Amino acid sequence: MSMETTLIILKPDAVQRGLMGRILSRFEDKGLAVVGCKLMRISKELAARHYEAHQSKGFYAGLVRFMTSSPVLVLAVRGKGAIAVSRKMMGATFGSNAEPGTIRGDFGVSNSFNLIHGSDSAEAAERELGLFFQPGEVQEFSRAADAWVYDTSGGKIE
Ligand code: 3AN
Repeated sequence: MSMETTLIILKPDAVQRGLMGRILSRFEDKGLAVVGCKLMRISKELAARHYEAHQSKGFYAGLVRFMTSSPVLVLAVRGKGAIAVSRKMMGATFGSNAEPGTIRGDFGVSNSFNLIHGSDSAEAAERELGLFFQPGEVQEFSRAADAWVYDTSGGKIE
């Protein structure tokens, strides 16, 4: 596992239900770094590009309607293995069967209003970060806390 940056979207239901802070805190509590952050309204065109892999699915129209219905909080989150770690923290796609302790498991029961999106691979993360952030909007900086989040005494990030 290497240092990775992943795209996280707190969906309209998370924003409307006032859960942004609590969900964002989970990523910070874990030791991951928030390196990009933007409250925005997703356009139909952007939703179509983001969800192009799902265009033939029965739930696609409803998904685009939902994602464009109200603002979302878009995050770039960085850390060792950040893509898989974030997916684990999110839990299963449907709130109804997401494990307690995960974001979807703790905060929702719906199968379509499922609070959060996270990139599912390195390729997806690169593509999605490029869709939602302009060059320069994802910050490069060293975080003082990283000296205690990671063990670098052996010359590697552990
Ligand atoms: P995940 O977000 O867990 O990676 P995907 O990639 O399978 O899930 O699906 C993308 C999004 O499409 C999900 N976040 C969810 O909002 C929506 N979705 C997937 N399957 C369904 C479904 N059967 N009914 C409604 N929405 C769905």
